[in-house]
Amino acid sequence: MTIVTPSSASTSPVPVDETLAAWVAEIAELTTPDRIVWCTGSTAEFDTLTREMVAQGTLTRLNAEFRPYSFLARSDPSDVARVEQRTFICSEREEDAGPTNNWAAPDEMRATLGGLFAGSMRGRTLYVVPFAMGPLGSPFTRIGVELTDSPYVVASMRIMTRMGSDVLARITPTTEWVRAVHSVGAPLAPGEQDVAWPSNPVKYISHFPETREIWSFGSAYGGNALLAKKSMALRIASVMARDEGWLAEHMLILKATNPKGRSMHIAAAFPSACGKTNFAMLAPTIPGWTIETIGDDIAWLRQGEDGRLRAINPEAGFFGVAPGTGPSTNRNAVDMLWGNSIFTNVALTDDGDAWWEGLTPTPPAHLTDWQGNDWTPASGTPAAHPNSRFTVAAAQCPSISDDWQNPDGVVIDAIIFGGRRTSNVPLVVEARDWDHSVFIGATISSEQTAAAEGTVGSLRRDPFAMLPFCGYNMADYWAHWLSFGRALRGRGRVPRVFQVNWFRKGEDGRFLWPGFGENVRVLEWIMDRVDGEVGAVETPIGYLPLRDGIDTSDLDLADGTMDELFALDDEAWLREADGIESYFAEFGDRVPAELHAQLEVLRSMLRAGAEGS
Ligand code: SAT
Ligand code: MN
Repeated sequence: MTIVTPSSASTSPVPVDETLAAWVAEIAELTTPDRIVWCTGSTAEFDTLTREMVAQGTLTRLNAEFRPYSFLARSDPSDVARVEQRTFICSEREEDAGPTNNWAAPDEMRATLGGLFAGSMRGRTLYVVPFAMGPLGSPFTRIGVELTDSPYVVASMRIMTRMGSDVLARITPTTEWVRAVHSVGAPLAPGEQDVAWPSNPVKYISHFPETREIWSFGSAYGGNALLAKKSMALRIASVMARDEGWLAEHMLILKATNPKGRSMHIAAAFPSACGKTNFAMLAPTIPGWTIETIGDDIAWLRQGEDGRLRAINPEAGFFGVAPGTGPSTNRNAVDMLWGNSIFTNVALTDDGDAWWEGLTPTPPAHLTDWQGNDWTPASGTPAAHPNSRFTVAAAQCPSISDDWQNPDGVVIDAIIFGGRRTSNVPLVVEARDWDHSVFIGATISSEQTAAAEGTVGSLRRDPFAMLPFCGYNMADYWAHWLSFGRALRGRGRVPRVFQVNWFRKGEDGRFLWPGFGENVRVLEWIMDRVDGEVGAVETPIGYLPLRDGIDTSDLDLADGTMDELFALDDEAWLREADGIESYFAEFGDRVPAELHAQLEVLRSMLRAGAEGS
């Protein structure tokens, strides 16, 4: 076994903490790689890795004339999304994982994983990837180390996190750090030819919340393999946050400035592939507005010294959905992808550039599709996989905020919850108070997308957009949100909370609201509500805008569209309430009393309304 240590791989030798070195040795003994490389995070290292992957066939270098320093990866067709059925929370007690997670007993899972990881890196390199979530030196920031046999994972982690020697240098005997082990599960016999995208039909994405460990086997897809992201920054971090009194959330963060020069920071939770990246980079259609981006997927929030709610984006890059990203839906994203980007499962043009549905109004006459096959517009299949992705540094985003790496975070003035709902849920509604906010977050449902395996379009509850990402019992998570609000109320200001739905459809099946840049009109109402500048109508589900409360000037909307967008069907909502009651029943007596009380308020207000009408 060859060991490439930091001192031989880097010009600034970094001493390695003994506990870390011992752990790496232990994992190497189990997985038996041919080589160990301690990653420095340097550009030279990234170049070497990508050159090796091009030679191996894992990456295709895109034409530098159109897209310099950029690559296309084609995954195995069976390894294209998160595998929620194979994702486990291995807490000591089953009830601590709760009914929304797959649970496995830690000892049994360790035995299973021990068998799978034994010799799993044979013929490969074990990369040691020290990473920080959050800006180095920030009180929010947490450290982890991922051991992986995938160079694709290393290259992606270099874009998505702060990674390498600077982080390694911060690991001392007193540092707390998360242990993450990843293998594609495809050992190579001596002389065996590797495939372009090694993976294994057997997959385990396992989390041990009590010991803050992650073990991922069999997949190289982002959400299953870049363990800093969903596994560490959400599943493990949500448990740390519960224990330490903060929040780890599936939220974008943006800064909005209105024509009067008033700025606010807003955090917003939407399920995967529901437009978080587009919202975070929104190009406003109303003159005088500016939207700046802090983050597009994950937010860590805590009460600052000043008592206010503050948030950081723990990531350093964007792992966004490519299809649907185009000049009219997300100009900033198109521009940030000028180069230095890794694309996964998009299509390839004949002159060597990346393409996906929505990038241009009409597709090129010929492409190579995400599986490497010839494609023409007559093929009848998508050229890019619906969950194809781009990976790019946040710093390349034209709308990135100057504050995106502020070690103290930014003050959050409002929180938005959203989902993808064809009916019932209005364009925007404001929660009455914190308990009602938690009730709204806890009961959100959304139609499923291609970001995870499952039936696209089927309605499922996705509380706080955290269904796949909460590392403990969801009912305890609701209780944590309730107590977090009490702490905020005690010392600072509690942010106002809103629910939005960009996806409501009319009877003809078409979206009622134009979305994208026009969503600034909803932000305008939200900011005016926070500042107490506009009134609202109280309804059973919260405060709705007054008639004409949303500025629709210059919008080409059919007559009655705004009424449809805000239509409240009491009978349908009474059925929603019944659905919520059965949903709560799945959590037994762990559901906080405040949420049962909110359900009763909803019901009695609906009944009063139904009788009155
Ligand atoms: O694949 S990821 O989990 O990283 C992205 C997402 O589904 O939100
Ligand atoms: Mn996400």
